[in-house]
Amino acid sequence: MHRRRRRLFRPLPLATAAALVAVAAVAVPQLTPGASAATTLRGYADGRGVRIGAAVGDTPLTSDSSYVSVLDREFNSVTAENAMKWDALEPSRGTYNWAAADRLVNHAVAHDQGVRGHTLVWYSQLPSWLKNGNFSASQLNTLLKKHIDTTVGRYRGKVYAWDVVNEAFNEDGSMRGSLWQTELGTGYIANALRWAHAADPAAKLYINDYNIEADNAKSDALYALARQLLAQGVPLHGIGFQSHFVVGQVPASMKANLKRFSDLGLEVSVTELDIRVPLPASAAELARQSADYKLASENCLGVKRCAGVTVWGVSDTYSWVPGTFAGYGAALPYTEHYAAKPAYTGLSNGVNPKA
Ligand code: G2I
Repeated sequence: MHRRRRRLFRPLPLATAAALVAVAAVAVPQLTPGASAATTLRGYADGRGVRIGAAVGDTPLTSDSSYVSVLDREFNSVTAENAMKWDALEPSRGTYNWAAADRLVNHAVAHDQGVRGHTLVWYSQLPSWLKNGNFSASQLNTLLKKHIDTTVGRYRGKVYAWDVVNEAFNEDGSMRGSLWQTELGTGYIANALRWAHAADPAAKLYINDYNIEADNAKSDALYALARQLLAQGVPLHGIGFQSHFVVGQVPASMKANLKRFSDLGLEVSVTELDIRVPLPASAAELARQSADYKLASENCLGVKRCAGVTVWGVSDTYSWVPGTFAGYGAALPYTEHYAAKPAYTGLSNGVNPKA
């Protein structure tokens, strides 16, 4: 239950608002409480000053008008599902392809949505020229800085939060042996955060990972790193909890775990929520999934510094789940025909502070 009304984004006094019009082009989009229909996800989220987001693929954005109308009606935040990854942005060295990322950012601006940037430093989806380039540590450092300067700089003022570092840990809490970790050591994380902050001082900078929703070895290691970075004055502002769940398995310790990060003064966000069910999905499993959507979203929104919840897609049509987990699917709030599933109701009740 959420009886509290809490606004992270307070309406500005008129004079201040007028002064800001002059710099509107570089201002991070602000939420306007109560701006959209009250009974949509975004209406509830706007009302409490938080984000409700969806990961967006370029294909549905450019070809599926049913998808786009649900996206714009229900969500006040978008994340590029793939278009801002390094392999998409710089497929060959020095040759950039901004088209899909620009399309999403422009769409978001036109529909009063904020953008979460995803993702700057990851072990995966690296272009082959980079992965196979046999670069020295000093060359990799320079390439990483350039990638961050260029990408964050391009969207300065238009991305309210960046997943700067993605999936840096192994399950046992050791650092994942990525190209970055192996060649540059753990210091790449602080450097990446500092470079991103210099490129856009207003953007909230996140470390994002999966299987850190529970209190476990991986989240303990991240917690220790986060404390250390904050103690060193590194510009880390938030932790992204991806939350790719299996129905019935939202971790019991999730809310307490998010709270310990929030208690460090960090934002917490659910960044990639989906809840897969065994196929074909039975009515009982879909009902359980609905309860899980409510629980997972409340586990974040019930924590003091939760900035919002993003689902990893809109409808089951475009989800990554069936292609990755054989026998599972139906993980998102909408059917392939854009009917709201029980999961939608669960999510809506999780976001609506009065439900
Ligand atoms: O794997 C689920 C997510 C886990 N956390 C990080 C996220 O970035 C990740 O998203 C998924 C996308 O949903 C998939 O759509 O990341 C995958 C790998 O980047 C994405 O899949 C890739 C396919 O593997 C490629 O073959 C394809 O070219 O999508 C690419 C673009 O369609």
